Amino acid sequence: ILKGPEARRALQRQFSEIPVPESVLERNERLYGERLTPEQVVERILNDVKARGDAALYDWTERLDGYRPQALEVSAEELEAATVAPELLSALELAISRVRAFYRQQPAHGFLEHGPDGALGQLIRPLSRVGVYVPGGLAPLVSTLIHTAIPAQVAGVPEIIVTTPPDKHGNIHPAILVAARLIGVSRVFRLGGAQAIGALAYGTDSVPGVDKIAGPGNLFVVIAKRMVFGQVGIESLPGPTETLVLADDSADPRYVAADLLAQAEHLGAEPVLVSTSRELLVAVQAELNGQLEALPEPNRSWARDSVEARMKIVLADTLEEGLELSNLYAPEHLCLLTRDPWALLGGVQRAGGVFVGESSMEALGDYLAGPSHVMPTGGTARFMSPVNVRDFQNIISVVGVNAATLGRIGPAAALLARTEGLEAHARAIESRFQQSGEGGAGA
Ligand code: HSO
Ligand code: ZN
Repeated sequence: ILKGPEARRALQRQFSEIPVPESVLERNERLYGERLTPEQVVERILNDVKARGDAALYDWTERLDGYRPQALEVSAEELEAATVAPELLSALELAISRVRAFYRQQPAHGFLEHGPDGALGQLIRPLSRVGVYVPGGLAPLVSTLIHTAIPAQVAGVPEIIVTTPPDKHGNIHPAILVAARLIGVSRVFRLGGAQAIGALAYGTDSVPGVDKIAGPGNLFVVIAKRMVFGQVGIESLPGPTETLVLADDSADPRYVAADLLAQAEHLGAEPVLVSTSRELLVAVQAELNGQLEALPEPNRSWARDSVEARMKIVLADTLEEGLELSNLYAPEHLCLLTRDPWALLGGVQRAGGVFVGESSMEALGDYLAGPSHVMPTGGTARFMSPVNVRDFQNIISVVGVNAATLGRIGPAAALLARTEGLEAHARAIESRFQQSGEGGAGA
């Protein structure tokens, strides 16, 4: 149990290089005959996709995923034919409609008002084509498709391209295909890893290049997104997930433990518990052990690894101190399990999402509360936001100054231009005064 300065040190982000597990280096040695770093591997893959297009996609998929796809794109017939049980279909429909309703509320309008000075403003336009990466390896994250594609769609993006790694037989989970169909996404590609990011960034004969790539992925996907940034936009670099539960003595230890374990079962997750009650901390630890034992495999091992390797437990003197620690840590998820959780909201400065009270567990947010579950991880909530409509739009500045206003503000602009030594700028501004014969109209 950490306290005071020690807790502060433990929650202060390090931003060190992402540690490369020995297993990754060993695998690379097997695959390439050298202990390449993930960066070196990703660079090779991206360069190859840039140079050889589709041929590189087939080769890397065979080499890394163990099968050679017949076709990269899921055909219209396959998409049409995918089915899931009726209850799952309704659950998908509910998730889609709640996420859509949430993003329709996000204000996303520009402004442009004509007044005596002319008009200045902002136009807001959707991006033309967006790529959504849906993780598929260990868990086919159908919810991630919904939580990324819907904000893009609400933003008005006309073309959404999905890539997702299939299983080793080349199959994509039917729920992902059904969700794509329900959302109205018609192009899905059997592609994962860095090669998928390369395909979306550079475009190949089969995969259209996009303007922006969104969505979480494994280490290789995240590195690839970082490397293609500039060629295309990326919405963020979602890494391993974290949840900070802030609880007081009123919290039920069973719920606290359940919420921590829900996140802990994501690979590499970091669960953090901050409480003002030592009794609660002790009770939660006992609960965690019991609930861990009761989990089926492989989830138990995943969750146990997160708890044993990375969990942090902090005793705070007051809820204010707890909040301060949370703001310092800037968690992806902040869960408030206190007597009066709404009272704390005003003090929340840095977090991807805040989950207020016992019926708003983070796991619900992962599926269908409304807001996207793609949230800033690794402390990036200090400067990043969850995936939202604005990620899929750009702003165009509109400058529409009229002649009278030019007469008033132009001379100052020309003076600034000459101060910068940019004579042609000054003359471009002044040329209009000469045309109208007079420089100082309205001054
Ligand atoms: N909690 C994860 C997202 C997720 N959980 C998807 C379940 N499915 C990252 O915030
Ligand atoms: Zn989750």
